Amino acid sequence: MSFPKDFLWGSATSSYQIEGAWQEDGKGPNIWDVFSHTPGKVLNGDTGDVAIDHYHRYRDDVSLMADLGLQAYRFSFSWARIIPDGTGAIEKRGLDFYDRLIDALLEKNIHPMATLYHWDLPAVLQDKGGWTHRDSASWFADYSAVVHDAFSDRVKMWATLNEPWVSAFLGHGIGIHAPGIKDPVAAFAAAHHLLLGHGKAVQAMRAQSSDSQLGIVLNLAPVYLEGDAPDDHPAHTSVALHDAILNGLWTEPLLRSHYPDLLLQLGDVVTGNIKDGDLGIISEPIDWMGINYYQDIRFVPSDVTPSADPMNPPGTDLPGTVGVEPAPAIGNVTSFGWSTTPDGLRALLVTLDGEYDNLPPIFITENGCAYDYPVEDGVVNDTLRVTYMHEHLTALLEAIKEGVDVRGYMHWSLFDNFEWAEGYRQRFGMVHVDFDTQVRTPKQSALFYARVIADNGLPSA
Ligand code: IFM
Repeated sequence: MSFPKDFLWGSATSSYQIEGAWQEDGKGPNIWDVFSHTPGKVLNGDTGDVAIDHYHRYRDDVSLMADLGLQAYRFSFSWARIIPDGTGAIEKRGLDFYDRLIDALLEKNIHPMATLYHWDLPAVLQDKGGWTHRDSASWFADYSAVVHDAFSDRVKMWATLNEPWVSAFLGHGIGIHAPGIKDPVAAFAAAHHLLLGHGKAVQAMRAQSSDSQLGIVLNLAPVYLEGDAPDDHPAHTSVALHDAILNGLWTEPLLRSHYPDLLLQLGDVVTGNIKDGDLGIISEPIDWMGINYYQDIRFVPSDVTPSADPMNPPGTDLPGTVGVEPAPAIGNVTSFGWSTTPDGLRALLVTLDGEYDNLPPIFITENGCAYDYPVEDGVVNDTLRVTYMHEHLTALLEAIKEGVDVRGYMHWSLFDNFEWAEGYRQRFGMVHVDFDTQVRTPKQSALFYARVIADNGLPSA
């Protein structure tokens, strides 16, 4: 049950979810500040104003990471903390915070693994159209160059974007995330500009240093149709579209320099954004790919009207939503209602490896689950999270044994934190956080994970 030598073990967070200090040291507002302050957008009116106050407690948090034996820490930079207006003037106090954080990590021999964008676009840029504006790609590349220039002496692993599918489709397609737009045209425009921004950022950072390991983080998953549907039922096309939007929309342009044919068949909504040369920029070679995996995506066929066309859904619905509904959750269903399907991780990795000759080395950059367990006598006995970790790490090991080049695993998340539209209700942390007192208590899963790291392997079940 051992992992390869030099396998990198760590944990992940993101700026808006943990930092707080939303108006401190010159930070500008970002789209999540705006969204969470808009009544009705986030459960219980929760915001990231304070979050888990990592901005002030980072030093203790890094000590806790060291106590657990973490070898790497995946965090993201807050764009609006560094460039409050999104473009132009740099806020030195923002850079200084990350400077202190990175030094604190290195003092404890923890590799900083940086993400440049984890969904917190400066609000000023949203006012100009955000990711639906073609210039967003250049705004992002310029910002990336500023941050990379400041820290590439000490940070070697860089991801451009975290889960661009979420930014594009939850932020612009169904609108449950910032900036809260529900419009398929905006969603596909955002998707293309995010990809273009990634490619331009890679080019800009590569020009600054050939030493940096540059990558992107995608949330990918196998997509299945379960149950019986006649051959002419739209569920088949819908599931293929869902798969193309979740997976192929990202892997195909990045690794094959083209969009999936099925998506091109949607016409102008997709093709209208693509200009000559874009795909060459998007497919700029990368050194690694991050994969965030939580669960398989499973649908069952639903009743449809005879005229229902999955390629042209009614109103502002997204392609791929006609004639299907989510299948009931399976496994140790999480507090979020998500399934646990560990073999999906193995299947995903083996499929990608078979599909792409040029698949770069993989890091699992997120994997985790939300369960709520109380602190009792200083102990949080989160048995289902331990089970989740054990099952997913077993599946990962199987994929590695089947030949997939996986170099590391970052558990999501280190701390309980702000879970976007769900506010503080969903607790993904290995470390419990009392959101009133900010007291941190490592859960049993953290202690289990510390053992896995120390042994570079799993205890037998
Ligand atoms: O909390 C998020 C994270 O920001 C991105 N990936 C999924 C996690 C759980 O929903």
